[in-house]
Amino acid sequence: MTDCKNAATHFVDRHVSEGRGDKLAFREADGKQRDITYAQLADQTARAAAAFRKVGINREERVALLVLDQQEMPVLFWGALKAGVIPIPLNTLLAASVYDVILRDSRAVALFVSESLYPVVAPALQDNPFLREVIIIADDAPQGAITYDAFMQGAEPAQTVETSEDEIAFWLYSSGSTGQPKGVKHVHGSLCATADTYGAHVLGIREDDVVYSVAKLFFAYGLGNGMTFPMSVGATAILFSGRPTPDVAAEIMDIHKPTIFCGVPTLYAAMVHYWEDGKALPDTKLRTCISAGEALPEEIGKKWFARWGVDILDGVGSTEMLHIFLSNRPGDVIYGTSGLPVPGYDVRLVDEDGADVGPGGVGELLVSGPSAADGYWNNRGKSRSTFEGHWTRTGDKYERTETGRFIYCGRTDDMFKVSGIWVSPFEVEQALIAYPAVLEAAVVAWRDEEGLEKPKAFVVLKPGHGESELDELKEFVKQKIGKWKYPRWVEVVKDLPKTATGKIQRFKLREGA
Ligand code: 3SK
Repeated sequence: MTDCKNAATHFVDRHVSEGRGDKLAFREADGKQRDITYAQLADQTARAAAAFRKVGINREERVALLVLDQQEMPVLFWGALKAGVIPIPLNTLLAASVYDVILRDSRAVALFVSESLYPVVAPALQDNPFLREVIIIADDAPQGAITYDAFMQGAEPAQTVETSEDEIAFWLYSSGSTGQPKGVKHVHGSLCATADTYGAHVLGIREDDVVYSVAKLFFAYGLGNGMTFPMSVGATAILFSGRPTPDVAAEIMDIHKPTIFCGVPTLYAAMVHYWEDGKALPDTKLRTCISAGEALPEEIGKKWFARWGVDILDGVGSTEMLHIFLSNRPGDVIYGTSGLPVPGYDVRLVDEDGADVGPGGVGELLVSGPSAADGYWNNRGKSRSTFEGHWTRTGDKYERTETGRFIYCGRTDDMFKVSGIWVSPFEVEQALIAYPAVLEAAVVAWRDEEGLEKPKAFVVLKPGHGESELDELKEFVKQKIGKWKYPRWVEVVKDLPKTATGKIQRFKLREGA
């Protein structure tokens, strides 16, 4: 296994000492369209490490990165690791109230923020007792913040601190079943472990690859695809800060010629539709496509292959395991399944009593492997029930076929994913009932015409209110909790099915799905 004592040495500096300093590490596909080589990255990350110290940010303190997919993201992430500071990449699609919770929970001492995201997070910065610095990636800083250039100004390259492979390197926030975000702590060694397993054995990533991941770097799936896997071999990654619609993704493929494309089922479905009418495909050099976040519908995988002539390797991962641990492989794809365990990982299916479930049965998926998180921050109960010795509980229900393939069956609780990101029905319900016309609400996963899950709400309205307010209600929820979480359908009902103790019986609402 790779020496990962300080992961930054392996992923960044090694390329310079091994003669790949002039190789392009990142190319921006938008904005100022900047390039950065491995040598420039090594230099800038060493300066960023010094800049952390210069502004008084110490080893083991946390810094939040609310940063779009742009060059500053890898510079700050690896610069922090070099200084022993713990970066926390944040989902860029959240609402101020959620940033407030995360910033307080993590006690981040600094926030780095892309210019366009500052107005969203600003309300959460007002009374935060932990933040000492706000650094904005912009030409000018609002009051109380400094610019990124001012942060870097005068910082001479610093030595990388020596860490242990088992030392916490970074956190990611994952939403729990109550919608309460949980800080997932990952160690240096896990970054090398995912590159040595999925990166090497499933992707077969090489130095001459060009990777384009529509999943952003703040997401565990995107962090591996768009940063650590290409950097594990000195390959190039394309960064795009905007929303990846089918036409935009196609343009990026046409111009930048990625050899590896990392998508999510919603985008693959949209792309399949976009080219269904015979429109010319972009001229690409694709050799592999991958998918994760939610199960890829069989139809979409087959249609994609028929049109593009390249398979999609569908896989399953989690923020807790850092990347994919169950996947289809090149030359061995069965659409509608999540494939086989990735080399380096073991999986088991267990029933409610913890007994192993054999072929044909359905059980909860447990996984064991070298990239499991160290635990959740300040949440011992949840850490103990999720990380059981070497096994990590996924909360996903699976069936194993006679041939050893795994087929996704749903969640053990009511959580579901939209565009690869967890949605808690509870959180959406709270947002719905915050709207003045709504008396009660229940939310379930509902399949759209592509077979992908989206939130559907059942609402009981207060007297005097009617259907004409439903569009405004959707917009209200979108603004309150995030763009992807709003209910795509809202059905008005007289009352909600409940148990004798008043718990909503969501399964009864789902029966019509
Ligand atoms: O959801 C997934 O499938 C996934 C895959 C890789 C890394 C992280 C996640 C959540």
